[in-house]
Amino acid sequence: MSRLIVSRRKFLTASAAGASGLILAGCDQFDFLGQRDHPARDFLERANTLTYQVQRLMAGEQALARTYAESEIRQPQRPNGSVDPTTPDYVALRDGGFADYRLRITGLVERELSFSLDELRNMPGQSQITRHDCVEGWSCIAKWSGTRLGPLLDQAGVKPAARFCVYHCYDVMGGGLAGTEPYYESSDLIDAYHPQTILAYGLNNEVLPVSNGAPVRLRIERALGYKQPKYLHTVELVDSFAGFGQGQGGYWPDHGYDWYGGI
Ligand SMILES: Nc1nc2c(c(=O)[nH]1)N[C@H]1C(S)=C(S)[C@@H](COP(=O)(O)O)O[C@H]1N2
Ligand SMILES: [Mo]
Repeated sequence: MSRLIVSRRKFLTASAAGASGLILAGCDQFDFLGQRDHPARDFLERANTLTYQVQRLMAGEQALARTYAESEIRQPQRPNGSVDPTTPDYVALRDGGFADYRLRITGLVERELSFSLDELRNMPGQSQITRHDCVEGWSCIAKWSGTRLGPLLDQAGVKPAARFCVYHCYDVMGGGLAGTEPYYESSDLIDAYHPQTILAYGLNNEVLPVSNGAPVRLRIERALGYKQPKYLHTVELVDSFAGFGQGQGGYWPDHGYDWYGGI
C-alpha cells in the first residue's frame, strides 16, 4: 500500500510536469495503470488529469481480458438494448447492404478520416473469444472479429489535448415525453488503444448481424455490456464530455450507471 501511495504521488507530480517528467520517473512503476480495476487508476480517472501523451505511454502493458476456446461458446450472443434501429440514416444504410457505410474519426485529430466497411475488413484483423457481461445479470461467450482501433487513431493523429474517445451510434433510446436520445458511449485512450479493443464486424464466424450492432460495433473487452457500442458511426476525440447528452460520457452513464463500467 505504501508503494502505491508513493507511486500515486509521483505520478501526479509527473503528470503535472508533463510527459517528460513521466519519462524521467520511469514507466514500470505505473504498471498498475494497465489494470482496469486498480484503485489507483480509479483515483486518477476521477481526477481526470490524464493527457494524451501520458495515457499513450501507459497503453503499452495492459492486462488482457480472459479469452476462451471455441468449444466454450455455448449460446448465441443474446441481442439486448436496440436490436433493429429505425433512424432514417440507419435504415437507408441497411437497405443498401451497408455499401455506403463510413466509420469516421473526428474531433481532436490532425486529419479527420473515414473508412468503408471493405477498407476496415481489409485491414489486419483479429478474433477473440470473450465473455460479455450485462448489468442485467446475464453473460454470453462469443467470438468477435474486427480490426484494432488503436492503429486507426494513430493514422488520424490524435492531438495532445485529447483525453477520451466518444463513440457515436445510429440508434436512439427512449421516445417518451423526454424525447429520444442517441446512444453513445466513451472510453479513455488507454482502453481505446488496448490490444483487444476492436471495431468488430464479425460475430461467431459470421457477418455481424443487425441485432448485435451491424455493420460495426466496438468491443472494449474489460468493460461491461453497455460500454460495447453497437451501430457505431463516429469515433470523436475530445477533452471533455460536456456537450454530449447529459455530459456523463454515455447514454447509460447519463442515466445513472458508472462511467467506467469495468469488469
Ligand atoms: N448502440 C447501442 N449499443 C449498445 C446498446 C444499445 O442499446 N445501443 N446496448 C448495450 C447493452 S446494455 C448491452 S448488454 C450490449 C448488448 O450487445 P448485444 O446485443 O450484441 O448482446 O450492447 C450495448 N451496446
Ligand atoms: Mo447490458
